[in-house]
Amino acid sequence: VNQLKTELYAMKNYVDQKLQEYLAIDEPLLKGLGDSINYSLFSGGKRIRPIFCLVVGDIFGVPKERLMSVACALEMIHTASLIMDDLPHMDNERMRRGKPANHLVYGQDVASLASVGLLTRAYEVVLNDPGLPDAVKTKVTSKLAEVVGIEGMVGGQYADLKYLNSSIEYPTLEYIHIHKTASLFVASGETAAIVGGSSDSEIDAIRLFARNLGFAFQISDDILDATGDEAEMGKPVNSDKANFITLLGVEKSKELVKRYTQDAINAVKLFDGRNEKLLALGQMLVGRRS
Ligand code: GRG
Repeated sequence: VNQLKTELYAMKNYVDQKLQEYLAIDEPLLKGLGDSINYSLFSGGKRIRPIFCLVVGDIFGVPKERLMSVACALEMIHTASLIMDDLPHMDNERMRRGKPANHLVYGQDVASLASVGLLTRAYEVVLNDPGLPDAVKTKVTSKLAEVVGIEGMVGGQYADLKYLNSSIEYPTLEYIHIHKTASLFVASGETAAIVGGSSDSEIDAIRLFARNLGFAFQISDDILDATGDEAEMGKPVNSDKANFITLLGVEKSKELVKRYTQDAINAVKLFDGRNEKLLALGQMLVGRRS
């Protein structure tokens, strides 16, 4: 476990370093925009999606260097979505990772531009990566667009804004979280598999793993929200929004986390012998405390 932690930590550092390179903004007139972007990009994100991408790449023998643009693009999309999600006309959150939300520091105008700017740079870094063949870039960017767009995170967020209230039913809640959260996990695994040139059945297995794990991750996020420690979480706990806990209670939600984690594990049996890191990462994600 310690060796795995060291390895994941090294991946995180590598991602941080590359993100800095990809987001170096030299134009003096854009200093405020750059500051806003960097504020959210380097404020303690766990880098789960890029790390997951690199770990899946490992299964297919893809060297980390080759996946860097894709891994960083995933984190840029994630950060863009957090900035937007926190805005007053969306989730109206004041705190993120123990610090004031981006718009409270830089203003809603700048925060919105930071979000769209990051989202755009995500596609840019993949498309400009000299290490990836054009056919791979097309598949990767098309996958990213699919999971971010109308039938992905945008749709999930829409359903969240419009239907996440106390009379929500389980299938709607499931739709929201599959699209808002699990879809970027799916993209993180699938893009790595695409770069690794894997077969359709291998991609299907990774998709199933990521979807189930992403879903379990969201439920455990809700459990932490309801029961977690405010200092560890970096935001107030016990929000009054409907979620898995308000709908099913803590015990049933915990059971669901177990069930979806098990489904995730079962999905990647075909990689037996080279999936240890993937399984360990999965356990870490659903067992986390912040
Ligand atoms: C892509 C710009 C853009 C918009 C899409 C706003 C929006 C539409 C979607 C919101 C999606 C969202 C905020 C999902 C929540 C996902 C989630 C569980 C976040 C917490 O993830 P962690 O724990 O966060 O990985 P850290 O802080 O570690 O980065």
